[in-house]
Amino acid sequence: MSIESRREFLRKTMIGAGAVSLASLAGSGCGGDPPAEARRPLVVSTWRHGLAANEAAWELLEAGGRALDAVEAGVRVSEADPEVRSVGLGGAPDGEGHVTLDACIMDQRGECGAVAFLEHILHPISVARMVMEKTPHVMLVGSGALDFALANGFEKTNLLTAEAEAKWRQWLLATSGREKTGAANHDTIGMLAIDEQGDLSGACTTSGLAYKLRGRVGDSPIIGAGLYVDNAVGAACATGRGELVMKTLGTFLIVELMRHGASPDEACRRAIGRIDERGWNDGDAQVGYLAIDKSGRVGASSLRPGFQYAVRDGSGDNLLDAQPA
Ligand code: SD4
Repeated sequence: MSIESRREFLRKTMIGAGAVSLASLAGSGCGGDPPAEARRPLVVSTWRHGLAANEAAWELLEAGGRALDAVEAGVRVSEADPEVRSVGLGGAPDGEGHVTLDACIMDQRGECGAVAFLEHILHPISVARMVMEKTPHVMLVGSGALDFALANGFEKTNLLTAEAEAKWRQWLLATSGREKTGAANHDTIGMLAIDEQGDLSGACTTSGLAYKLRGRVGDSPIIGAGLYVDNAVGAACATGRGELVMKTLGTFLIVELMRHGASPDEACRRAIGRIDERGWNDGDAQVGYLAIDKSGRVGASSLRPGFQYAVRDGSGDNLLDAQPA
């Protein structure tokens, strides 16, 4: 390295270090000062139902298990819960009454798998993991994803519960099926974990916006939109109006901001701010971001009040309110 380029390298490193400490000072609550020692294991997830999902993940993490196994096991709890209205079983259908699922998973090596527009399968997250582990691809969609799942031992399940069907029929009556923009249901689960070894993984799974146009896919299965993990830096997941997350590549942006020194809190706020800056905040839509960094700091932010997230570590579990940006 020449003296000139060494100087430039040192200058950039020092700017980076300065940014870390400033950002840390600016952080608040869980997103505040970096812990003296890395906080791990740790699992966080979106919304109140994240508490039960975190518990399943925690069992594995506490026993020394891998973050990848923990996030898969965790979000499977929400996928199987008919009370969770925009994930898996009991998820709201599209405008034509079909439950269509999107999911993705990403591990500490940056490997990832995803499924989109998948029907009839209770655990899309496990199909996504199989795409990652058994194919050279990242994403399978629609009937191809279903064929792949069935060929690999998954069984067809009716995911449209009587309650979800009744609500859909009410919506049909009220709107004559004309409102195809999707109702404001926000239950998507995004989960991020750090295991005892300090490795990060994440998962995200959803039935997407209620009564969406048939064939619509949101941010949740898109790597860099609904979920992103970089083992050297941190991880982020998203919930809410997927189109706004996709147009700003929200979780990739958050991880890149953390790479350049922002705390998780600050990075989430700035990614929400990006939606505002582009003029896409219509005052109605919600987007929530949740992030962790390598040392176990947690941050979150949302377009509007009401976004909650669940945190589980060795000291217990917590349900926290994200601060709107
Ligand atoms: C989507 N982001 O399909 C999902 C919806 C969601 O909580 O998050 N609901 O756009």
